[in-house]
Amino acid sequence: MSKDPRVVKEELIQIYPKKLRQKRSEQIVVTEHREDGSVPEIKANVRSSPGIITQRGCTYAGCKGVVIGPSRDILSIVHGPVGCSFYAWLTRRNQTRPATESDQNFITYCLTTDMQEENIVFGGEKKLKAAVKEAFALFHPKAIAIFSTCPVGLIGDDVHAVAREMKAELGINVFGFSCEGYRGVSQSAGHHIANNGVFKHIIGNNETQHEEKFKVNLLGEYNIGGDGFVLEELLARCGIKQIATFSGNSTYDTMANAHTADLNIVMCHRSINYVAEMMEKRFGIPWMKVNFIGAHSSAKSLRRIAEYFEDEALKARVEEVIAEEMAVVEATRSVVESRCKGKTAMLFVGGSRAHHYQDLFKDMGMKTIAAGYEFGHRDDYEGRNVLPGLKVDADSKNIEEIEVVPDPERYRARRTPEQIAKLEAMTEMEFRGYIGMMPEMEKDILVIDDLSHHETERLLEIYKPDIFCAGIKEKFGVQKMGIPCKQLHSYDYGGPYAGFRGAINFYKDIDRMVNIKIWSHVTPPWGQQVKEQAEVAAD
Ligand code: CFM
Repeated sequence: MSKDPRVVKEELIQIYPKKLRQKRSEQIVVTEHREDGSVPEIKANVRSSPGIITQRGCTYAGCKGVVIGPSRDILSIVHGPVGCSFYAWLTRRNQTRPATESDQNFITYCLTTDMQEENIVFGGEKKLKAAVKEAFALFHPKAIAIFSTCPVGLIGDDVHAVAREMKAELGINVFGFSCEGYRGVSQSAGHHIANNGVFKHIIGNNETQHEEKFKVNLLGEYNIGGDGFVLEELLARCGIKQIATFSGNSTYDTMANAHTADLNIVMCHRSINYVAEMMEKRFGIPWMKVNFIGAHSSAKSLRRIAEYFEDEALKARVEEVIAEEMAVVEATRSVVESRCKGKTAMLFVGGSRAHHYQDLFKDMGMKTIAAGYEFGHRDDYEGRNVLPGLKVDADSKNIEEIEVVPDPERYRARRTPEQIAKLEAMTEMEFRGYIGMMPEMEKDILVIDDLSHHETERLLEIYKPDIFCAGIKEKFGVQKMGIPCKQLHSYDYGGPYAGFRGAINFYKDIDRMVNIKIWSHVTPPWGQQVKEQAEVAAD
């Protein structure tokens, strides 16, 4: 079978009925390097077709699980049947570390209203109120967040009215999310709904002022496998004060205080760009995209932050830290590279990681031969410059767009438009920008949105990559084909992988996985069947 990506693309979709084939053909593109710098258009953020076996999750998962869940003193109550809470308990490795042993920590609790048939028929608001009161009496959290699951939207329980009533009665912040699983095409809709809630109900509620000179918020970092810990330490070593992280290792108070920072740095563009945009409009805080996945990318991101603050001492300190870290990284990287150079990887993860992790593989001399997002949007593939041309469809209309105006008292433009323009002209820095995944990839590589199970199997058979990166749903199917699968959602049991120290962990883990001989001894189930049939025929 030809490995030409254009031929493979046709091969992947030829099994589908005509209409689906047409749709998938727009969701699969081959990268090009065009003279005008543009990249091919990809269809993304559209509904998955029934029966296709998608990797995606739901809107509730994006809101509760991804954005709000990691905060350690906002108690989450899932309003819905108990099954919706199965994945709400310890399934995402967003770590947290209370400052002292007596600090509050609710991250591992999953409370649910456990709706029954009676509540579906007669309404569940009473039960929800009772649950909020019970949770408050038991734990006295800083805040309580209520998440709506599918039946809540169908029967019309008003979680927001309950939240308002409970807020008045209990005297703590209580807020609800209309994040029913069906509300958008994927968890991406849940990110947007969560961003709106964070902005409306949390940011700006804590006026603590900080004396430090360089104050940032880190957005879109969820502390999976301890990534956030590494970055907190790295920024602190450079002398950069991190006011809030959204939302790895965060507390209600830190997020409420985020408006006092002078710069927002964005790791995962997909899940949190809305907060960055809204904070700039209301408070005057510029945002820039960074990537701390990969040693070179981490160095570049630190330099950009230092450039922004235009402070010579900070720039010098950042260079010192980079030099120290790079020396340590290089010792492992060069050894690993000698064993991994030229090996191939495929990356199919939710959003940003399918882009970011290509940098780590590049550090090791490995080549990405196919990549895609489960739920990224066109801007995550092609760059934010496509945003003005994006059409609003029924699904995107479904999610509230908050109208944001400058805060009459607290708006303070941290940089003038002239300063921003000067910084952009002088450095590689771009504010409010994200270049997207495709422009940074080599040409003639398959980029596939919302990869299906059938396409996964064909891709593996045709290209036989040295490693496939995805999640738990894919892992064992992939490994039965004799190809190691690295979970890039949970990191399996590994990590941290962010920053310089994290890069070293990643190099070692991948080196082990791609160079171990065990995979060549795996006979896939269908291979076994063929062998048995041959034996029966011979008898
Ligand atoms: Fe952002 Fe994430 Fe990702 Fe994401 Fe996720 Fe995740 Fe992910 Mo799993 S916020 S888009 S919704 S980087 S949980 S920490 S690994 S799919 S690629």
